[in-house]
Parts: sequence; structure tokens; C-alpha cells
Amino acid sequence: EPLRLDVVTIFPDYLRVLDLSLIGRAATDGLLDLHVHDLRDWTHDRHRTVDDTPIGGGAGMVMKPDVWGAALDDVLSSALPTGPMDAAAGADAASPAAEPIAARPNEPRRVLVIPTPSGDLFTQRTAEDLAGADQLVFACGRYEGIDARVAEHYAARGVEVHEASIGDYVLNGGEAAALVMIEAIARLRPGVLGNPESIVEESHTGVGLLEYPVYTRPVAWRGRDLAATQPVLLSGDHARIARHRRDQAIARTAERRPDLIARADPALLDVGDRVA
Ligand code: 6GU
Repeated sequence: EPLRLDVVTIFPDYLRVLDLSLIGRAATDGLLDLHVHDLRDWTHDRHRTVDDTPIGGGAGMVMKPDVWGAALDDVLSSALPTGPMDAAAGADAASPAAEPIAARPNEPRRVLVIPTPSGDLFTQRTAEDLAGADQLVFACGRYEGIDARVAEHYAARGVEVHEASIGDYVLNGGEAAALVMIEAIARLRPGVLGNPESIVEESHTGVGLLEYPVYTRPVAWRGRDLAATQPVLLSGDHARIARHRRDQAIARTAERRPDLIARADPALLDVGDRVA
């Protein structure tokens, strides 16, 4: 079953890049079901107003809860494949009832993702978790954000709500952040990435340590000769190469991301098997 993705935004054109490259290909292949919506389609006034001044005063504008509520009610109730029921429906008529069929299929897992610099940090772990959903709805706010009662309302109604930030810097709106999150999530779905081996390798190292540096031919380039600087890579000794790369990954991580070393699995840092 494809992952259903809905993005609600006042800049639907901003999301058009999703039709290109990996994501567009996955949609064409039926692995993703992508829908981009213009929030202004749920306005009713002549000016298609989506924002208003903050209650309590202050700078900037806040996005209106009534417009977001109308949009999200519609998008969160869109039809999804129901798995067991759909699969059983045809078989039911054709064959005798060998096994009882559940009266109701499992409820699909729908997650409302609200990109905001005030959210929880979106990490590889978040991506792995959200890749297991049936539907992800991204509510992209602009200006100073969306009226906070919108997130409260859907959470209280039993929707899984995830306010998420992609890092400690400020963007003008949630669109670019949604693109980042969608790419991180979609590539984890079965069949989306061309080469699943790279995902396996990531799950071993990607979260714990930074990747080691990589090289390709020519062996000597602009005075930088791997035969002189890293002859082990040309040795054909795969065990020694693996240890060398692991040492490089540790050194690079210690230099660039000491915070990751502090939290790393001790097994990743174990150099006890290193040749003297
Ligand atoms: Cl999710 N939104 C905005 N506007 N800025 C951000 C962000 C999100 N994550 C980091 N900065």
C-alpha cells in the first residue's frame, strides 16, 4: 500500500519539486500517493484571508484556526486503502468462507505533521517512525505560525500530532522543512530507494557516527595520491579496509560532532580489534 502524503500550504508551487527525482518516481511507481493542496481553497472571503493579527498584540501575523480546521477536517478524512478488508472483499464472494473476516479493518495510522521551529527535533529516528504511517499530512504555516488551538484540537480528537523542527535556524515557513522531512521519510519506504544496501549501512553507522570519507578513481589526483596517503584502501584486504574506515569515521566524528561521540554506542567506538 502506498504512503499517502498530503501537504497543505499557501504556496503549492513550492512543493512541485516533489514531482522530480526520487519522490516523483516513487509516486509514478505507486509507492507514494502525493497530494498538494492550496490552503486558500478553504477560505470563503473575497480576499481569501488565511491570517490575522495576534491576540494579545505583537509583531507579525498568525494563521487562522477556522481556515486550517476546514482544510484539515477534509484532508484527514480522505479515503485510504483499508488493507485486510479490501483484500478479503473479492475473495469472500469467490471462495467459501474458510476463515472469519474481521468486521472492521485496522484503523489506518494518520499523522498530522506541523513543521515549526518550536517543534521537537526531526531526526533519522523520527523519519523511521513516520515511515511506518499510512498517511502523513503536512500543515505548512507561514508568518508567525498557526493558531496553537489547531494542534490541540486534532490531538484531543485522537489524531497523532507531531510538531517538528528540522534544526536550530529560522525559515520563513514550513514548506522547505516539509520537503526535507518528506525526502527523509520517503526514501525509507520499501522500493523507493534504488539500492536498499545503503539503508542497511546507514542503520549500522548513520545515526551513531558520521560516514568515513570516500574516494574513486583516479587514485592520484592533483598531487593527492591515495597509494601514498591511504594504501590500505588499495590492499584488497577487506577486513583491514573496514577497520581503517571505522577509525576514519571515529576521527571525523570526534572532530566535527563531539556530541555524537558522547552518545555513541560503545561498540561503535571499540578499537580493540585494530591491528597494531
Ligand atoms: Cl519546521 N519551520 C520553520 N519555519 N523554520 C524552521 C523549521 C521549521 N525547522 C527549523 N527552522
